[in-house]
Amino acid sequence: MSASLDLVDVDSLLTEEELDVRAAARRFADERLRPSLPEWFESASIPARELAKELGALGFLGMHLTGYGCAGLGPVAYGLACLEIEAADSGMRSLVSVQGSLAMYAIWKYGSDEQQTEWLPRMSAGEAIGCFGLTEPDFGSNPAGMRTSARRDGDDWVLNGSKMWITNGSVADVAVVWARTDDGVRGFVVPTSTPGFAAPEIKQKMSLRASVTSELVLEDVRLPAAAMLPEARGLSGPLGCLNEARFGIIFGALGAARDCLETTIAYAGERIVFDKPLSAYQLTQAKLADMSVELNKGMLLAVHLGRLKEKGTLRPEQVSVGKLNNVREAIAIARECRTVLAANGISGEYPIMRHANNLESVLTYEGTSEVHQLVIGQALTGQSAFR
Ligand code: TGC
Ligand code: FAD
Repeated sequence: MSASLDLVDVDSLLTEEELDVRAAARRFADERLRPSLPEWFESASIPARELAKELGALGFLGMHLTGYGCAGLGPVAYGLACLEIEAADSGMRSLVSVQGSLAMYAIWKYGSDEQQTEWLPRMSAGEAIGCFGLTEPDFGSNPAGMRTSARRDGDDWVLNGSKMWITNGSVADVAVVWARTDDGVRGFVVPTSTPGFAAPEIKQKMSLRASVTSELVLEDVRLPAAAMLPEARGLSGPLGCLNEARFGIIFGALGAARDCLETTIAYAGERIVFDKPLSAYQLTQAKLADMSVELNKGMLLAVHLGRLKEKGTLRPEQVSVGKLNNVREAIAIARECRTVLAANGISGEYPIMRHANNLESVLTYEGTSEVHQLVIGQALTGQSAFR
């Protein structure tokens, strides 16, 4: 956060290394991403390959993983990088999360030595892009219902089905695909050049336009026995990856909120209404105060959860508390900031409407707010209300 927005001195909780990582991510976001985002969002196209290589060169891909060229940094450093990248655009953070926390993490955590050696060095360098296919057209919140299947044919696996809303799908070199087998849900490492695999891009998105989102179509995709992730069994495999990506979002969403708030404070100082700067009115100050209080509380929560993750004690329902609260508050901040800029708030000249629209996706992906409420409800009551 800029010094003035850091009302409760969250910075004092951060190490020198974490502050350095944050500074590097902020520089990249300011110099490389921010100037191009209005155009990328408007045209709904991004130079994904170039960006992946640049992010890889800076160590931002799989930065919380160890070995294979990964930076091996702590969770708070990773979260702060997500925050700074999302302050530019949630779609940019999605590129980083899906690569590092979903596709790479799945291979890093559950893969064979051969899968790890084949993919992770190239993925951490950004030379190979990954995607993560869990959601299906009819099964989003409830992945247990998935229909995509993998059946044995001799030593091979044959995959059939489709996945929907898959970030990076059309630009990916490798897809981690979750499928139903006779032995429950298993994960597969699918080179996207395999015959029968296609990834048409989803068009007409009004949110997360600076991100590639795709359908994955699998028609008799034949893979060798070695394509299965050996260490992931059942739904806990993909759900374990989601914990990682959700953690990045706890920090990331606050980046979008901070960018909205900084823009709004600057705007309110310059905009004259009824002969005075907008920032000199009590109603405006009440809005700014309430929003900055939520931003600071969100940061404290994020850093606290990061410290729990560092110790290895972070539980899934605690991740749900962070994702539910910080994304919900971030979108509330973006919408409130929009009211301060009024008509200018809807213009692409300012980042606010872009962030607000993006945060609609962030509210939905990686578990909707309702799913996280139910995870917390289950932890509180011991009763599962999903079904
Ligand atoms: P349930 O019976 O509770 O659990 C099945 C097995 O999974 C284990 N488990 C977990 N393991 C690790 N982490 C978690 N968070 C876990 N939650 C559950 C559980 O212990 C059990 O293990 P075992 O060994 O006994 O089999 O599962 P359920 O079918 O009742 O579902 C629970 C629910 C609804 C919470 C889960 O399905 C869920 O989280 N649904 C939301 C789906 C979701 O978030 N999809 C996201 C797709 S990826 C994405 O959106 C990327 S967006 C791009 C970007 O990040 O930028
Ligand atoms: P549904 O599951 O159909 O839910 C509809 C509504 O019902 C929601 O409000 C939901 O909260 C509510 N609901 C569901 N269950 C319950 C219940 N038990 N009780 C009460 N209410 C309930 N997925 C991937 O696998 N990989 C990706 O890379 C990926 N990237 C994405 C990128 C974008 C831009 C978007 C928008 C989505 C992406 N997703 C990805 C998919 C995302 O994870 C799903 O959209 C999400 O899990 C919700 O699923 P759904 O959209 O099918 O909603």
